[in-house]
Amino acid sequence: MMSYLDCGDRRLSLKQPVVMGILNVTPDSFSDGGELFSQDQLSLEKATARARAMVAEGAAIIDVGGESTRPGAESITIQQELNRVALVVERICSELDVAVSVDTSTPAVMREAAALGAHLINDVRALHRSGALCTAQELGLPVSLMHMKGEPGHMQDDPHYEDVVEEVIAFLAERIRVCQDAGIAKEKIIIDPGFGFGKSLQHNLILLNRLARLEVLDAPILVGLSRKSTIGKIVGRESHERLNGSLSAAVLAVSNGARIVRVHDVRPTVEALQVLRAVTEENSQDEKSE
Ligand code: 9MG
Repeated sequence: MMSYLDCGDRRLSLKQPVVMGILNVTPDSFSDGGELFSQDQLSLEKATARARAMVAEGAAIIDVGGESTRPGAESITIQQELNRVALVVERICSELDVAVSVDTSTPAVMREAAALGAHLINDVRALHRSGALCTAQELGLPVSLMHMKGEPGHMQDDPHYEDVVEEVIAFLAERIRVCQDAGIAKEKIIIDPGFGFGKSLQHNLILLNRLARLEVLDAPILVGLSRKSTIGKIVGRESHERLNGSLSAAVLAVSNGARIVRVHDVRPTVEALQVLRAVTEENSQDEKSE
């Protein structure tokens, strides 16, 4: 597997795991919805300031999303999604030294974001929407393919698997094959098991425990667990009180092979991963001297 991603005019090193900071430009995301809105209007200033702060805290990627995937979220038109995402992507790309990913399943949004400078596509629907596959191929940007069982509205209605890890791997292997057949280079593909997307608490725990199995697919692994209900169910906390649990999950994910962690709380995650790195490097020094 390559230790970097070529993202248009940037090269993103994955030699060390990196933090992707979440910038939800939606009024209704599950944990931070509406934070960047003033009187129902998205504030470009607030969004840019939030991105700037995440970059200062050590985010290597800012993930800009305009459509909530929370179960029960209102569906929006392509124009609404474009209105939310375009100016923010343009502003961050021109003002900040960071890779920008666009969290979208909509081909028109992928195109517009790429034209404005976006570096990656983060698609929770793994390029299933009509036109998404050829758009991603034409744009030539790295793309994150996520596993989801069902659609956001109903995905948490009693999800069932015989073997969640093997089924996620089979799904991602098939999407990689479809992407390659469409002309997307393997080096451009990131994979994501989709924590919380059509999975029970137990499914998420099994996946986190056995995340390293996904290395068989030979692609960088992206993981998003930050503030999710899996953490809430374990620690019994509301979404804004899930920092400690989210940090444990990020450290476990990276220990088990994740190269990109998608989080709300950038600085604490960067520091938690610094501790993990120090311990891991000390271990390998130890092994060399034995
Ligand atoms: C947009 N979004 C929400 N949760 C996510 C996750 O777990 N992974 C990725 N790639 N995107 C996510």
